[in-house]
Amino acid sequence: MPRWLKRPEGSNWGAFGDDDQVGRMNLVTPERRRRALAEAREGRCFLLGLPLDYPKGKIFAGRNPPRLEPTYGGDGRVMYDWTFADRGSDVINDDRVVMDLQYSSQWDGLSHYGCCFDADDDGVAEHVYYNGYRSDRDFVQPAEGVSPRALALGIENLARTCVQGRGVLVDVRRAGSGPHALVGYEALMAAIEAQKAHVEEGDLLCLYTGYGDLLMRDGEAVDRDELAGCPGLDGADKRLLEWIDRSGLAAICADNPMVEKMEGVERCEGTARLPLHEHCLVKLGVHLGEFWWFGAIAPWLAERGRAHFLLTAPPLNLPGAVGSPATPVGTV
Ligand code: UVW
Repeated sequence: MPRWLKRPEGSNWGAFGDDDQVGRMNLVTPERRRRALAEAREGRCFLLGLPLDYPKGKIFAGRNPPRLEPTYGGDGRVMYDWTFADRGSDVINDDRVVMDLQYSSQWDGLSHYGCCFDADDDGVAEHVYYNGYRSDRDFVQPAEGVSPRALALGIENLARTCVQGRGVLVDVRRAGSGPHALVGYEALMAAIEAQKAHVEEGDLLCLYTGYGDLLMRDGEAVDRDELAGCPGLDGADKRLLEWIDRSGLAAICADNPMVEKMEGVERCEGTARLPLHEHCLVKLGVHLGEFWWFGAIAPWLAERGRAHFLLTAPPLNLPGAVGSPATPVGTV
């Protein structure tokens, strides 16, 4: 049985193979990675992730900061300042963390976001994901005593690609318009051109909105209105979505919580509240990086008139997870 009979309009399902689970990461070929490596001219590197206990406080209800706890050794003792019972000279600490994987700097996996669509053409919409994978077949659903997990499109698939390619940094801090600072096609193209950035097939587009800088500067005291004034993409802008398709970019990473904004975006009843998520994660297999931080690399690149760098950002190789914390590195 084929996985789907009908695919959503504008989707590329099947283009990378019927069973593909990494989407446009397929476009980061060895040749394009060599081009990315050539951007690492100085050997200097920048951390592009927030400390994983940021944003302090909750931006998304339900996503909690990490809680560090000690591990217990086989002898029941807390493994902190732990020594062997026979008094070797060793002193050992082990710890564990309980956290929501998408609390801080993170990757949205292709299993994170789906849509209601009648892919088997039986007149009833089902919950489908990139390449026609389905909630009812390809996920373990939560139940009493059962933890949910993705049997397809889990984040381990992205980890296996290693996520190393050419990052293209575009400063959109002043590109937003209207009360919600939406960035549409025109504004993004203008920013790309002004910064002499080139977005080509297999590139990883990084959008610098300034949101991460506010989080890093003000921590718990951060002003929510100031955060709300930071720009984000306008997922309702059809030309923007078409460009994402046409450009061949492999991922979009931003220092804001969702890449796109929800406030002020025009939408029709019954359509996606997050149209850019639907376009990227469901239709094209373009991964989204969120809550990253460009406050150190952006001025360094801007001073030198550069926009491109080597980006290395593997997620956790955690089978079945739908997203992952990220500790991305930019090398220039
Ligand atoms: C949601 O989809 C709500 O969040 P994220 O921006 O992490 O994809």
